[in-house]
Amino acid sequence: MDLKDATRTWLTEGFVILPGFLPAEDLAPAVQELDLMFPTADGFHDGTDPRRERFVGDEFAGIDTFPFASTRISLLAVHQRVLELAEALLDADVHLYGAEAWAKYTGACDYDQDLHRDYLNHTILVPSTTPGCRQVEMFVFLHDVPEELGPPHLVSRRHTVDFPAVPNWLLRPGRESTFRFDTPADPSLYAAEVSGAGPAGTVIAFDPGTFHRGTQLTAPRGARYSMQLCFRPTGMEWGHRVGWAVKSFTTEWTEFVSRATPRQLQTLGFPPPGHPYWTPETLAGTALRYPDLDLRPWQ
Ligand SMILES: O=C(O)CCC(=O)C(=O)O
Repeated sequence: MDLKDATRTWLTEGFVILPGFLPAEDLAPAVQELDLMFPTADGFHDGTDPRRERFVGDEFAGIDTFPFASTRISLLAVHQRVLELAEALLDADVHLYGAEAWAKYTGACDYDQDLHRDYLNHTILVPSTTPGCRQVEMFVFLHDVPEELGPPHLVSRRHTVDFPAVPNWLLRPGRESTFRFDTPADPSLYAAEVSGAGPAGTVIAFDPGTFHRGTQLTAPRGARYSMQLCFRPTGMEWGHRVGWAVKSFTTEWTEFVSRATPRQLQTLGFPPPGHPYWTPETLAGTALRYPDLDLRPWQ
């Protein structure tokens, strides 16, 4: 599927599944560094990795936030193909407003979720379909994710286009809640789910207004490693999740900056070459802050 077809699908369905979108030769070196972040499947299930306890009992405890302990995985979050896709879908220059890597292990906890939209912690407003005001999230599979490894399931916006902003969680049959964002779902919505199962490098791009959910890992001794990336048009200030400066004193950030391209850094907020920010004074300061960054593009 080319980027035009992908955009058409994303606009009509609210998501597009791109199997094997990231080339295997770019994925492999990054995946080799996964052990810097997470236990292997054997390390978790044999109990030999001392980091395993973190993942037990809370599905969200398996999330690491950008910049990652593996710089190669940080660089994958702004891979050229990912940026081209984000720009095509949003038809804009883009800002990376969130990036997470997530490890899940069979039996560690309950990964089965109710259908929901993500907008409640991706914008301070509500999702919009106005050009220039959309956001896009991406699930990126770092290895093959068949059905038994709990791929996300998504529902076409054709089924949900008239749904109000609140409630937001559509509870599975039998589940009850008095929380104002929850409501029982029409079971036909669960029947309409599309599975995102796919090979390594698959990218699932979806709108924060698209209903979707995480599913259970059932493969014996299974592990699932994925990333979740979030983009908005540059300047769309009401869509956000984190501020990168909070972790910009870390070794991981400094290492990432030294190895990233100007375009990748621009996606995280560096002003482009030629911007008034770049003066002899700021260039000299930036050289001190990032001694291994080649500053020639900004000079
Ligand atoms: O990781 C997944 O497969 C989906 C998780 C999800 O939808 C969520 O936590 O909001």
